[in-house]
Amino acid sequence: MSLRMALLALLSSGPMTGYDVGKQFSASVGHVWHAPDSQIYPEMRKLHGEGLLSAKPVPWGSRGATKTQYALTSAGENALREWQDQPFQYVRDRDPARLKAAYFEWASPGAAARQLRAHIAHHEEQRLQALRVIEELQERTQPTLARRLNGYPEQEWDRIVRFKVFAYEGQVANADKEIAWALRGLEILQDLGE
Ligand code: VNL
Repeated sequence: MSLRMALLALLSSGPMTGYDVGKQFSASVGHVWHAPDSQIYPEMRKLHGEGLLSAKPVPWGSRGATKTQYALTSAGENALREWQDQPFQYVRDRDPARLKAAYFEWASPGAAARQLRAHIAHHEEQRLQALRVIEELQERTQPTLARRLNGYPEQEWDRIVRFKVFAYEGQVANADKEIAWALRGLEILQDLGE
């Protein structure tokens, strides 16, 4: 469900070819809704089939070849607005780290601490990545965002950027929370003399 909304949101920045969808997805909305190309292309075809995207051939190269350019239709725009009217959707917890931590009594010596330290390193990297994206958004040079802003009057640019930055601030907060949790785990291990 959300992959289709991520794709419609991406296409709301302007028309693009299937190839550009793949490229721009991972450099923009894919940071908050990861999806592999193998899911993206079939979903694009479905969205086209349902009339939420239009598709037209555009010239490609000099030998009469074409590629498909996708654009949001007015039905696609309505779908984006309706989606924004719905409450957030939640999934029940399925956290591999929490699951494993709950049974650390089965870990061989050192294994629990090693994984907690790796958890910290992973989330430090995630945190940095989110901060880098925030910087990129604030510079307004990120290609998808730059194109999107181009379609709006300048007085709306701040608002559009602030919502996107807000999403990544959630990622920073999430990384901080995971780091604090893993540090607490290391404390517990130390307490237990491990
Ligand atoms: C956009 C550009 C979205 C860059 C992003 O993340 C991003 C956009 C949600 O304009 O759609 O990092």
